[in-house]
Amino acid sequence: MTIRPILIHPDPRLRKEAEPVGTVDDEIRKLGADMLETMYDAPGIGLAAVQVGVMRRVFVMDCSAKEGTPDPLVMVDPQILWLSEEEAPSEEGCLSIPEIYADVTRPVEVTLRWTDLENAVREHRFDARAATCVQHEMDHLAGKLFIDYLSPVKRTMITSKMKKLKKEMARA
Ligand code: K1U
Ligand code: ZN
Repeated sequence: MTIRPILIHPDPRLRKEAEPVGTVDDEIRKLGADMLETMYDAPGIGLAAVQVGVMRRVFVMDCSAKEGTPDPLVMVDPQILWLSEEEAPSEEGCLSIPEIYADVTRPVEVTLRWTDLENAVREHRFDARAATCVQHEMDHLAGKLFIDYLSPVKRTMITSKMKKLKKEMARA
């Protein structure tokens, strides 16, 4: 397994829509394994393929509540089937926008359908932090970032900060 570099905002690849996968093959299985390794290393609770520069509809997540009991999931061609009417704010971060956290209001439950690594179609209803993470990752696959839910002033400030960070990282 390989830890892949994570794209940092602003990057045009983070603003593009990902392409469907169709049938899962060994290349997608390797991508899923690398993405989980990259997510755990970061560390994070989710990661979309577009964040490692692969424009395919794949994301990984592990929102296991108990420490020491990992629950890794690789979602291929995910589709939201249902969103709860009830919404609530919760704090989000993004591995492509390091060290920035903000409250985003979203539906509190979501039902997702996806293809797993054995090409089986699966469905599950997620709640709490997992529901937030699923919606955050689905946004990545559509080229959307959590800062798009903030005011234009906040978004501009965060983008300037990230441009500065990227310059510093390039110098190091
Ligand atoms: O997609 C990403 O950028 C990953 C992101 C997912 C996410 C976090 C919070 C709410 C919604 C979606 C992250 O994992 S940011 C890092 C993070 O939340 C975290 C890191 C270490 C321990 C626990 C959480
Ligand atoms: Zn993110």
